[in-house]
Amino acid sequence: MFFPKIDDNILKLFDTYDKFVIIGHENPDGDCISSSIGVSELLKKLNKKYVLLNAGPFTKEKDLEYLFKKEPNDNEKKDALLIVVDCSTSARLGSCYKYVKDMPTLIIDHHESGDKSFGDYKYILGDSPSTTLLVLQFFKALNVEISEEAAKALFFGFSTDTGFFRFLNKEQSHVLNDVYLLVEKGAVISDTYDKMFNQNNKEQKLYVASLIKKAQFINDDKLVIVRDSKYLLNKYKSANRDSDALFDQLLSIKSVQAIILCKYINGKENVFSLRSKNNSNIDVGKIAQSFNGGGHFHAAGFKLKGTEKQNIEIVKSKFKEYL
Ligand SMILES: [Mn+2]
Repeated sequence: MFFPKIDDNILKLFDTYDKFVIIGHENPDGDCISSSIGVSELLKKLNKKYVLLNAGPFTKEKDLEYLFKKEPNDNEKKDALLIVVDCSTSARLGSCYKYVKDMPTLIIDHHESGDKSFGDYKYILGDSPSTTLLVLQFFKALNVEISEEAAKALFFGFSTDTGFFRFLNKEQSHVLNDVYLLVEKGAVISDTYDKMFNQNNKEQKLYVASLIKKAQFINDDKLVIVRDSKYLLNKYKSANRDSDALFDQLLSIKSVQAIILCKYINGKENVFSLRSKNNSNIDVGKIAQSFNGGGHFHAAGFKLKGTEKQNIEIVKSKFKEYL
């Protein structure tokens, strides 16, 4: 079976505990938000109490932000189990970590690169294309009816983390059985596509266009370096720095193998997002790890202190062994 059996000790937690705190990583993406909501739907069906936490900021799925708190109260934490989704690195819980660090913790995640010492119980499978599919395994193992709400959320997380099926590899094709189950339970493929790709405002397109116009193509156009700036951020305030659209555009160029996106923060440090083409052998996850960041083979990120010019040179040189 593609998804390993969930340990009985872990399943028992849903019997033992009556209260739960659900949390995902800061700067939540579609998979993180949907996994959190998926777990909350599971707990609802089990008649358990729960609270959803996230440090934010919400740049995606802003309409769901109201479901999440930034800080739990003492009563919500007392005798509760913490469930961490889509994250196995305590630092990535951001400002929320301090409130939950002493709680008994179950981690449900598909990042293998996390802290070994974080979490008391773990269901981690790096091969799973999304965390939402791991959450689905809990519905199945606990025999919980998958509500339409849950199916939609779990399918959405799968869709965003796979770039709408595009990043699924051959070994992962088994998961289509699970995806089928979600569609059967009410997830709508065309609505999900629309929600993912057809919600841009004009500003977002103009922001991406400005970034592409300034992009630097090196190594026979195999590597692209893109920088945003204070100026662009001010000019396109409502663009929300949607980098997925940028990556899609650039990766559609035949010669391009990888992208370095250097994001402006405050002039003293930068956030880097790295991408490599699906069929490329450039492991950007490994590169990000060397800067204490994290991610996957083809998508990863990290923060770097220093001036932008120096930072870009340092990151560029890490790509040399691949190009
Ligand atoms: Mn994920």
